Amino acid sequence: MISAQDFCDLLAGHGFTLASGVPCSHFGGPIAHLSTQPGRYVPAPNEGSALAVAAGAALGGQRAYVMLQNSGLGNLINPLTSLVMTYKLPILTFTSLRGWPDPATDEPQHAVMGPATPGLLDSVDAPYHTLYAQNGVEEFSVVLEKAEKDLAEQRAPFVLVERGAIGKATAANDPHTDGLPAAEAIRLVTAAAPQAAVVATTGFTGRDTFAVADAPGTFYMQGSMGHASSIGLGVALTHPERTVVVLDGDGALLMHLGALSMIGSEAPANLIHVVLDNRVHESTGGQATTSATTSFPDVAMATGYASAVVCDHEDAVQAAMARAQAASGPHLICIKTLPRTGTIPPRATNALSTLDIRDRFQSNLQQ
Ligand SMILES: Cc1ncc(C[n+]2csc(CCOP(=O)(O)OP(=O)(O)O)c2C)c(N)n1
Repeated sequence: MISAQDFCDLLAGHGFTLASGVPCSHFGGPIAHLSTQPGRYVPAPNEGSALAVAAGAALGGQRAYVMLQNSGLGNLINPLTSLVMTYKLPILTFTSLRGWPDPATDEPQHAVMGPATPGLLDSVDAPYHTLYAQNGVEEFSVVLEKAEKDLAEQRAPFVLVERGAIGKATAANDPHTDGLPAAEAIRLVTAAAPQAAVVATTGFTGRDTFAVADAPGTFYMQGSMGHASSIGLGVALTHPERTVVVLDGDGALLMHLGALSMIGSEAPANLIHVVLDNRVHESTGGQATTSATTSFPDVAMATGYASAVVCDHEDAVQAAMARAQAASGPHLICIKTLPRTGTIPPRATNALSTLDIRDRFQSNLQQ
């Protein structure tokens, strides 16, 4: 294992002074380390944006690297092929290897992408090298030298990072004290709309929802980060008689913020879009999102939602849920939530297969 500091220092020694990315727990250490120094890490909403930031920095004359989870390769492939490879920009990208080498040891949403990651890069002729868990600084230096060769040939290399290859560091975010515990917010929302169909976003939100409010009418969206509200829209349009509640995260909402415009334009009267805003990607280790400088209610109102409010205590959540069910939507309810403490409950897929989740949700919608 290479320490987070050695990882960042070695890259800085090669002139890589700027980084961007979307967190994976594999990169929690470097992101926490870089975030202690202003201007070294740009938290991107999605992996394509991260690559484009690095591309802009390269155009501006600065070497930059990107860190992402391989689940985000889909978000990155367009700017990789049409921007970075087309304009031959010198970007170095680190991709974690979830679902690899054995997909059975990881969560089901990584089963396809894990084994497919090397082949996907092969298919677009992107060079890659692998950093294994047992590798130290010396092996990382060798990997970087290989990447330098690729860069000298005007190719944009990838480094595939096995779990445990890079050490951890503590995230240095401002601990905020306003808001509700996330599980309590989920309990309040679901109790206020017991007949609703619920779509729960990926990560800890789905786990909390499974623990405090499991129901056949809940779809646990593990993976497909950022798409819970779009799924909710599809359900709401096909079942206008049913209230649909989306439980979103701030990081996930930011990843595909354009969905708000689509929802505002389609204007489903039965959709309640709840955002649990803890200002961090808590599920991957608490790396900051950019939600502190974004007003979700203002964005929602500007894109055609019927109402949008912020809540930070129990009464406000209950009142907002009552109002949302009494009037035509779409409604946005942004609940300020606190960083979680204690043990995080197990995933829904520890008890239910993805097909169980699909089938019981579908049959619940038909009732
Ligand atoms: C496309 C993609 N990129 C990255 C990830 C890794 N990932 C899983 S959960 C998560 C954080 C989600 O943050 P947020 O929506 O704010 O919810 P929180 O974890 O704070 O509850 C991330 C980055 C992913 N699953 N998919």
